[in-house]
Amino acid sequence: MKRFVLVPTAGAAAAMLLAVAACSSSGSATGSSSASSSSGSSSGKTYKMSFIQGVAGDGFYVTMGCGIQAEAKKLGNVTVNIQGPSQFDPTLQNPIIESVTAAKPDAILIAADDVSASRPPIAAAMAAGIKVVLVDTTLTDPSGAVSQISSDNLAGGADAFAAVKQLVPGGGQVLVVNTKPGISTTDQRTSGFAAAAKADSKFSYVGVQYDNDTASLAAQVTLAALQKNPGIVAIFATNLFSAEGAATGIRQAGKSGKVKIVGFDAEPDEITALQQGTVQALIAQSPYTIGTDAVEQALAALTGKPTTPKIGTKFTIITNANLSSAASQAAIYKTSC
Ligand code: T6T
Repeated sequence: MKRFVLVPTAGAAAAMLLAVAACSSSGSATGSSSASSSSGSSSGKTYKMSFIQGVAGDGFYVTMGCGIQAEAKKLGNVTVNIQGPSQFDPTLQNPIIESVTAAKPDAILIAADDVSASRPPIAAAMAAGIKVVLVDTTLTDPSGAVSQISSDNLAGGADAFAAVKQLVPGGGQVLVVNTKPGISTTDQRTSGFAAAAKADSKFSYVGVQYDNDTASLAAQVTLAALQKNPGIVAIFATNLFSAEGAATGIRQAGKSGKVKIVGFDAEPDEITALQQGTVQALIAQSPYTIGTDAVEQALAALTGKPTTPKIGTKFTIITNANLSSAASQAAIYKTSC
């Protein structure tokens, strides 16, 4: 069973703000869990997996952890341990990768914090015989990984620009509020958005401001950018904290609803911002499905079954107009499983 990308591409701009199919479930906090029962394995062998989040306490990874735990429970022969760094930072995540590797799980499912700096400890885990599945983020050199499972982030950035075009058909200046360089996902979203914006003569791309994956800094850089460039008509916020912070920055600038925000992810606070009119569209990912697929891929590798090198998961575009639909509701990230 494999799902491939179901992404509303920029070419489908006219249909941009319509919801596509959703897939979501409940979420969980960082911690560890064991799961058993259900279908089980005929050999009786059990497998230990560790999920290392990009950052702890992020609804996207919480929801992914729920998918991982649910799949492990369904399989019955997999136990899962979940942990993550307190910030999206390879200097904090790498020691976790090393200590998890020392504990010798059968598989590691990991959202690497940096395209380059995360490679050495991940390569060491692979060299120790641990199966590695890259979830969400990837590496410049992903060789040796069983599978890479993520949204199509480049297309997601282009889709965000298509949404901006619908919101501001007359054009104007557009800004990106991004996390920090070196995170594959958010860098790709920025590239997809920037390329699409630069190709449209009605729009002027004023560049990217970084927020270190914190809502507080996102608010500050947004406010400063709006003061410096009063012609900004829309902002693309590349992830959850960026969107939350950009919404605050726009409120502080007194431009709520006037400057549009298209954000990535669908954490409850982002939904509130959507309802309040500070954010106009959210590109929700499918973290739960990334989690279930990751366990499947790891188990396939451990049991000598075929694996899928790359799996793309779908987006759901959420707006106020479709928020009450079943697809949108199912796509909202959860804070606990
Ligand atoms: O957008 C997700 C994830 O895809 C990205 O790699 C980092 O930020 C999030 O976790 C949301 O905060």
